[in-house]
Order: sequence, then C-alpha cells, then structure tokens
Amino acid sequence: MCLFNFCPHWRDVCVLSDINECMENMCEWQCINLPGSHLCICPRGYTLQRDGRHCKDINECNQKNGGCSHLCVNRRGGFKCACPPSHRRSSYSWKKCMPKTTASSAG
Ligand SMILES: [Ca+2]
Repeated sequence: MCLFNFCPHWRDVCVLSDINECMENMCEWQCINLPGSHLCICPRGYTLQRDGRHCKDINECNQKNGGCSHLCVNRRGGFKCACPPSHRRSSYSWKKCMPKTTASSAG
C-alpha cells in the first residue's frame, strides 16, 4: 500500500494504488498518468489552457507577425504567411514575399 501520493522508489507498489486519471479521459488531447497525479499535454501549435485540460490554438501571428514579412494568417494548429496581390512568395523562404516584377532586372 502506498501512503504517499508520490514515492518513486516504491514505484511498482505505488502504481497499483495510483488512480489512473487518464482513464477518465480528462484531457482534451493527450494524458500522461503520473504517480498520484496526471498531466495533460497538447499537440504542437496548441497550448494548454488554464484549466489544465483543454488545448487552445496558439496565434503565432501575435508574435512578430509569425515571422512573416507581410501577411500572417492564423490557423488551428499552425499558421501561414501570405502575400498581398502586389507581391509573390519568395522562392527562398515561405515566410517572405517579394515585389512582383514585370521586368527581368530585379531578382
Ligand atoms: Ca495557430
């Protein structure tokens, strides 16, 4: 019998008496059962809400425009960069836009 919530050196005994909170499906995405406790984790692009159970999309555009040179479009689990009509996507970076040129001078 385990008298303490957390006793790693008696792990094999503790696990028997530990309640697996993950069996109750308390997490929106994924649950990690810990001795005497549990932890909810979220997929990439999401952050754990204050309730410790639900996952919330991270608006990457709130931070430095998501690294986009022009437009940033937030999406669930990610984001994308976009270019205004006067620009086109740079071939070097998906985050950068370059002015559309009709002449062949600029690169
Ligand atoms: Ca997002």
